Amino acid sequence: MKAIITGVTGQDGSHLADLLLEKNYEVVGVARRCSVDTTQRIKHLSSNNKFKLIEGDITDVSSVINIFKNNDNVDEIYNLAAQSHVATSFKQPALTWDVTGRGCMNLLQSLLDLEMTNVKFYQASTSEMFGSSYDVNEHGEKYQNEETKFMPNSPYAISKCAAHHCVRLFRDAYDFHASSGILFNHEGPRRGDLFVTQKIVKWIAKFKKWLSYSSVDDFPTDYTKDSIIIHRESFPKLRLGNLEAYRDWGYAGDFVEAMWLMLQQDNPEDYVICTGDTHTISDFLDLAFGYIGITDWSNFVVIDPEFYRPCEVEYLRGDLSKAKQKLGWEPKHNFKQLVKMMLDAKL
Ligand code: NAP
Ligand code: F7E
Repeated sequence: MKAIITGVTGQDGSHLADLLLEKNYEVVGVARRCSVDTTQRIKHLSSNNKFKLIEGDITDVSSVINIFKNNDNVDEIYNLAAQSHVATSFKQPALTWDVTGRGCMNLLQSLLDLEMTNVKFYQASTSEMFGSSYDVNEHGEKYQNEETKFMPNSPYAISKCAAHHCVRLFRDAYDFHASSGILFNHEGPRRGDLFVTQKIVKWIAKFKKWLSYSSVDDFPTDYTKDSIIIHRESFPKLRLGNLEAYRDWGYAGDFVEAMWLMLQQDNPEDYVICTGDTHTISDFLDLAFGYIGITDWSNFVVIDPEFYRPCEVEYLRGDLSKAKQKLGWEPKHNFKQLVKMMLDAKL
């Protein structure tokens, strides 16, 4: 089997490449050209002769066509490429649209034009598409599943909705085996630094290190790595936005298996992938700070309006029933294990 992964340098792309290589696939990863090295998450694959990294950008149709022409024996395509940061999408809406929305259409239309309609296609859809929408079950609990209507609350979510509908259209109009995974938040040690979970654990790990210096004289003045400049006398506080939003957080390593399972089904369909559990950012802080022995973190965290969004997604909790029943998929890690795994990796 041969697969193409767009967004292979990202969190999910790297986990999916690992999974497919374990399954003995030949994997072609697409990475865009950048002035710095972006292959940190896939460094361990550089000597694997079943893995090939090629240059490409999904906003450029000729680039996409060349990728497909050079790999016309491919069995599966996983489109994970996106401008995936919601807050950034408010600041760069057109770029987000080009990559996250139009990029998906470029891939599908190129497959059609090249008559590669037998290739199975996976699209990385998202719980952000639900935005402020939810349903309520018989116990009065809010949830989202495949039937919940979309009410997107950001340029990112709107772009993902467009891509999601493109996938449905190509499935209905041209008989593509194309499926969208509506994935709820998933994290892990490979998560990008700007997402709230990684931002929190990264800060805590640095803080723990700072605490470990026995006197200020032991403290290295040149410890200015990454974005945080550490002063001898004090440690800069953790600056966050809205702590009351609810997220259904799972582990990325578990979720990529669901992507693969969707393409192994006889019929293409869309699936919600989640844990079914939900927590606030405050809950995450409780667990993460608790892990280094701090029960009251209020003195260490500053609420900064800079990290509030023009429009928030307040409540996400997925209903896993369809994936469980049809794919036989369930997450292997819970919230507590996820927080511990991320902290252990940083510490
Ligand atoms: P990520 O870490 O931000 O990775 C995004 C990938 O897309 C990176 O490899 C990035 O390359 C690549 N990319 C960006 N613009 C591109 C372009 N024009 N052409 C080609 N590649 C481009 O995101 P992730 O967390 O792994 O998520 C994977 C996918 O799932 C994304 O589509 C995301 O929107 C979606 N999703 C994520 C979650 C989640 O909780 N993680 C939930 C639902 C859906 P660089 O390395 O060069 O930046
Ligand atoms: O924010 C709040 C923020 O940026 C989570 C992407 O993978 O999952 C991700 O999108 C929550 C939001 O993820 C900060 O307001 C508070 O309520 O970690 P996040 P996200 O926006 O949920 C979905 C499913 C995707 O598809 C996306 O691609 O945390 N929050 N303070 C903060 N968020 C950030 N980033 N930084 C803060 O300082």
